[in-house]
Amino acid sequence: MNKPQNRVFSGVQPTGNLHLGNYLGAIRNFVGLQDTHECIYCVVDLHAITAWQDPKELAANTREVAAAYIAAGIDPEKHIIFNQSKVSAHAELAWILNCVARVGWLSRMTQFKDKAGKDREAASVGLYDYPVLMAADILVYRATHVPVGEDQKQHLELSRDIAQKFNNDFAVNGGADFFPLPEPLIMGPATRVMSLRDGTKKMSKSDPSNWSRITLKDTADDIAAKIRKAQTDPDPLPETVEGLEGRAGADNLVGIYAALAGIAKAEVLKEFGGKQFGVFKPALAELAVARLSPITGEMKRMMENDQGYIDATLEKGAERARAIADPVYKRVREIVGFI
Ligand code: AQP
Repeated sequence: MNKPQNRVFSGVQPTGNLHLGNYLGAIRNFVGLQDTHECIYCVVDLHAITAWQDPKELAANTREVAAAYIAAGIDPEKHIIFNQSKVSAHAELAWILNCVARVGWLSRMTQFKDKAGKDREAASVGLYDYPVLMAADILVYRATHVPVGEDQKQHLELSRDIAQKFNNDFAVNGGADFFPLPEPLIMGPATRVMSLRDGTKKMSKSDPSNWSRITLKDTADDIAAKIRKAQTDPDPLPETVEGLEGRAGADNLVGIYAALAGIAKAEVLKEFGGKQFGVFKPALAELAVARLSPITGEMKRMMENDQGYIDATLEKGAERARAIADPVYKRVREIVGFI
């Protein structure tokens, strides 16, 4: 079985409130990899249900992430867009990898600790096992590269550990080197976009405050209002990147500007260093609207008028995904000794 050299896999959960962090930390980077890699982009609905989802909303949110992929510029003819639950090999491989991964490894995952919070006993088993399913998502395509935001780095390291242990455990039956160790691609100046309300907290879908995030459904007015209200401090912007230290809110906005403009933070400060937020925030709002509104407009159009196209794209993508995943899973069955 040939080993792919340049295969990208990544996904986004259809849990609603798709935001600027998901766009800058993940989706925009997905778009940029299309010329150099074979890309597989998934709407990870199996991951979404690790916390209860309203079934009707789950369906709508699944279409919405697919629409975001397409509107952002992923070409579903050249690459693959599909939703995870349509390809059963993800869940089947996850079971085998559950038997490879160690409880001690999963117990160290900080995302589970954060999401389960104080009432860990009440968290779903799926939430605990999430990183093993994520390893299966990647390995079932023998993907070599995984573009993610910084928050997923630990899960990626776990995927590598699981791949390595599988290869070692089953070296006796042709498994040595079977899975490539996937490389994380954590790219650009916005690998961790922070909440607009609290520059020390990650921008996230589940933050109860809608003011904490810019979503891909926001209008130009929403975006401008949220940036205007974003947490900052009374000082003008510094002249250098070092001057952003200890100023989380300012650092976050400068990082967002840099990512949207496609320049380094230092260049943003060359233009805005010494200026007040009263000057910087309207410039940031204008840039954000210019970059996001073509995408949000196209998403809206697809969601209102073209759901048939979204569904057909996911179906066709799943067929193509199965054509890659099923033979890999078949080989895994042989390596493990299933008849
Ligand atoms: N704030 C962020 N900055 C940069 N990248 C981010 N990502 C998420 N938040 C940020 C990246 O987006 C991709 C998809 O994320 P996900 O949908 O799988 O789930 P998540 O990381 O759990 O997203 P949220 O918004 O943070 O949801 P909740 O509130 O449920 O925790 C990933 O590549 C992720 O790194």
